[in-house]
Amino acid sequence: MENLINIVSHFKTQGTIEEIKPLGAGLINDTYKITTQNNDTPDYVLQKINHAIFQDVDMLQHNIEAVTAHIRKKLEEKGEEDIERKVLHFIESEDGKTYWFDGSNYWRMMTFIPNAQTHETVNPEYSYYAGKAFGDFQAKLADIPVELGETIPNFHNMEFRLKQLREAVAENKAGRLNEVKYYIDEIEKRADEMCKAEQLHREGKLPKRICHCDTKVNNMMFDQEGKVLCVIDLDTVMPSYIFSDYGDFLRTGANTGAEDDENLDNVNLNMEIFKAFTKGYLEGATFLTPIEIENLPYAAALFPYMQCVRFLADYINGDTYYKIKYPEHNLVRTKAQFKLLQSVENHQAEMKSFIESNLTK
Ligand code: GN1
Ligand code: MG
Repeated sequence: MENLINIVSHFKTQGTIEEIKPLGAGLINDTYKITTQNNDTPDYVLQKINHAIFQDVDMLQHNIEAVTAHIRKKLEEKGEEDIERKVLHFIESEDGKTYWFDGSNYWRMMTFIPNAQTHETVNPEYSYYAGKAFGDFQAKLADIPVELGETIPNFHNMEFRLKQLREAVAENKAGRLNEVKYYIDEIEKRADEMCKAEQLHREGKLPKRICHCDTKVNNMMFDQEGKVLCVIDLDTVMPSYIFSDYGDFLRTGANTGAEDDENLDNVNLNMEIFKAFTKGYLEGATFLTPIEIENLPYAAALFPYMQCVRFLADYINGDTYYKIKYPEHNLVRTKAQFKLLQSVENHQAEMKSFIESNLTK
């Protein structure tokens, strides 16, 4: 606590700190809410950046500054009201950057958006708004004038994620291989088909665009009426296939269970959420090519698959990447993502026909 107060003192904030407490459910960074004493000074969010994962913090913050500046400009041009609640605002540190290095850790601060909330689950109406918001986010960033770096190289590259899993299997560092054989086999069966995006890209048929790359349902802020205010958690905004944002939202938002549900009967694809989100996304992302649209059902399968591969690799490696709450956590997550993948696979035809009928309307 003392330490956190000290960190805050290196940023150009207003007001006096009243309270600091942990915020959110992210698996990577540590996040705190800083409440200030008076109502006329803003509250803040303080984050310790996980720089084992985001190794180039300067590039990371440069990306985020470019993205927020560009979105702010677009909102201003449109004459939007209440812009402070619609785009993140980072606070300058005493050395004029949007982060502070304390000698061992990197920190950043942003203004806390008042009267807004995040949700771990959403109804179809909210999903429709979420679809529009993520489509619109990609559309707004289509003409960003700066080149963004890959804050995590090969982040959503399926071939690379499979390579990491295979390396983990070969090393078997934590001696857990025997108990996960079934999942390795199931993953390998689907490997070629799941690397379709990389294949299409190599053939020049699939572009990379600026994507959010972490469109978990809890990475957007909603107002009291359920309308989306803004998209948060911008660390992974980088060039990727649009499948990233479409697929990762459905992975979390359209799962009838939790990402780490121990009861696999809870885990299924919710088609009502799928339909509402897809409708919103197709309205927001006005730039999509036929190949991108045609492969949206593939994207819906790709993300539970990729997450299954990533959780499993971390489990085999002895839990070095994701925060865990108990020793089997990454295995439980793997199983839940695999169950979701199977459910998505069973709905492929239905998804395809919904998308087709939506386009001809
Ligand atoms: C991580 O930061 P958070 O918890 O929103 C991860 C995502 C995964 C997600 C799984 C940088 O996101 O890629 O999909 O966990 N972020 C990073 O819940 O690896
Ligand atoms: Mg998050």
